[in-house]
Amino acid sequence: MAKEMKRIMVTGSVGQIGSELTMALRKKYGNDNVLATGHITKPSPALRDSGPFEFIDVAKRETIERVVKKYNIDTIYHLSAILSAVGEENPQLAWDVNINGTYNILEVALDNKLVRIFVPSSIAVFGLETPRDNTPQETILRPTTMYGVTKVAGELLCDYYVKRFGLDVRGCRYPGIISNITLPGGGTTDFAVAIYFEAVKNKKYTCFVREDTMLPMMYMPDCLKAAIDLMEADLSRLKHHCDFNVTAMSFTAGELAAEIKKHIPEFTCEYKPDFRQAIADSWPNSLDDSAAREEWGWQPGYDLSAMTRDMLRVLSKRHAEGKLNY
Ligand code: AKB
Repeated sequence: MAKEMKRIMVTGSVGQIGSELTMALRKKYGNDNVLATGHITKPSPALRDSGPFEFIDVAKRETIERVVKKYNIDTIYHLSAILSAVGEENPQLAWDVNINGTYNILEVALDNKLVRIFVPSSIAVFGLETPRDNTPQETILRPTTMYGVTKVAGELLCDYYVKRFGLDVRGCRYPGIISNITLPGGGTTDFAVAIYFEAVKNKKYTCFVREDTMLPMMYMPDCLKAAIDLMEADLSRLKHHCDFNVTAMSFTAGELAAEIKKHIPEFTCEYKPDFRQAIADSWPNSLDDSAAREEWGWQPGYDLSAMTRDMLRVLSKRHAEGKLNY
């Protein structure tokens, strides 16, 4: 009989993806069955009041083990990570959280016989030598950022635990994630989130990458769907484990601004590239995610126009109620 996931822990649950994934998992598996964890930042009232919450430090193995035992955890969605821009400002911290944190999660999972682990990767695994258009599943991984280095090592480490120890670890390479609940913390693709908030609030935005910068992106509902669908996929169908390319759309910063302008005609965007431009320039324009489509039925639901309609609807409503705080 297939092993079942019943007691789930989410690391990084106060972050951009974690805050929404925790709520989605609680809805699906029951509030009490999903433990949210964080390091320093306090949980939002929604997260805190809907189910259990504990502080842990993924770089300290004993803090993970304590809550895994206390809550009888059998499944982990390991979302704590230092992203690309912050990782360039503090490479040592990125190594500690992303490498030691992932290693500790895998070791605790192995020792406590956990059923399944999700460890997301990123388009940051690619680099300047990688083909940029329709980037293949199997390709050159020579990133130029510490974040990318930790994500390549993380993919290899997770695959090692699958092959060497039979631990069921799964992960996908997320593109930039666009969402409207928790802001992303310190990534290069953050401009594609901030632009919506500024468009609604101030009708103008200064973008930190050039107008012609193209990147693969995804709206949060698809990001959650990717994590849950991959975790629920039949293991016997998976030829890959921890490195699936996944994408939903690709656009330039200028195309994104133009899409917003269709809804807010007075919106203006100027471009003042900073150090994040070089990071964006080292990442793909678009991804080939056919392995994810074939092996676990990956299928995104949102393109640029559907996402923009939804983002502006949600943010405009919140702004009208005086609740667009960020
Ligand atoms: C970042 O920009 O660092 C992240 C990512 C693409 O992994 N959003």
